[in-house]
Amino acid sequence: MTEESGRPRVRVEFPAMTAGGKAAAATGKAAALGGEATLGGIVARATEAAALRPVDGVALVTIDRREALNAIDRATMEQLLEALERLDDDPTCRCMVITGVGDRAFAAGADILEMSEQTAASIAASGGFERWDRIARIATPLIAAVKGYALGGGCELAMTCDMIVAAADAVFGLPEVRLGVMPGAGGTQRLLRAMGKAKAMELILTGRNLPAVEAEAHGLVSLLVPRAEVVACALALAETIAAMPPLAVRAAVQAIDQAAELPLSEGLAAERKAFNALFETEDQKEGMRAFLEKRPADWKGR
Ligand code: CO8
Repeated sequence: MTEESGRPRVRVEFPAMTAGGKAAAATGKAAALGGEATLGGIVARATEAAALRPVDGVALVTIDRREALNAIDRATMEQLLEALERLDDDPTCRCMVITGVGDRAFAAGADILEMSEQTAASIAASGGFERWDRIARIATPLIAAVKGYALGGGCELAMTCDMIVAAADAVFGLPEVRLGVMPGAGGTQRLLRAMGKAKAMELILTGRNLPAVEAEAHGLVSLLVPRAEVVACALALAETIAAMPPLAVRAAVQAIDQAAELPLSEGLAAERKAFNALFETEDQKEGMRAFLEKRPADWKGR
């Protein structure tokens, strides 16, 4: 495998849509930059400025290890985490899209070359699991835009996101047993919760590839779209979410995530607590007043 030098493995961009808005975005022209801009203090360079407008509040984070099908090595994971946490702390960033460079892979797993010499002790001491847990704690909504392979750790990363937008010809899978191990970044837990025990057992014990159409039919994927439109559709979805009141969105994400962890009675109690807390926000007053006054709401995030 050709090992890249010190080149960044993760890119953060402040994307733009075509001037026609969502409809134009859905034609696949949106994944370009709209001019030099900063988001979370990260400078995005323009590659195409004409007829584009920024997507308010949306960051596009791209894993860029094309030569290894975007396999996630330690440096990639560190850079990804750094970018996501930085954007998560930025109140102007209200939704993020994660994708992989090119059409062949979202990410073909954790880096097998790097893992091949690990021992139980070295992998436990590597901090790798903590990095995965920190990604799961990102409060800003995360959308995975999946083209090509999302295997092993790549599939686990997509499942750690709040939603998956996938190409109709994308391929998911947890093939770790074929390497003599098993999913280790949440795959056994999240696949079961997404698709149920029967499918999780079959997929993990055989390691077979799961076509996106089947993944969508079993509830893993939110939107299935043509490959050329994946990033544009994910950005359009992100734009819709970013235009919502952020405190309500974050509270809803947290409550939905808790549903997977808590007994129903505790989940309902947590939901009620979060619902009540939103009545202390300016956005609740504004949202309901705007409805009654038949005008768009002006969200403050307070
Ligand atoms: N790691 C490292 N390199 C990879 C990986 C990977 N996961 N996947 C692909 N590559 C490299 C290949 O080695 C190859 O490099 P080179 O050109 O230098 O030989 C290049 O990418 C292109 O790959 P292929 O030639 O194999 O491309 P194909 O189109 O023939 O095949 C596949 C594509 C089917 C995706 C194939 O590459 C493949 O099977 N990849 C491995 C998939 C896999 O098994 N993933 C699971 C890995 S284990 C894991 O993810 C555990 C996560 C738990 C982490 C917990 C940490 C704390």
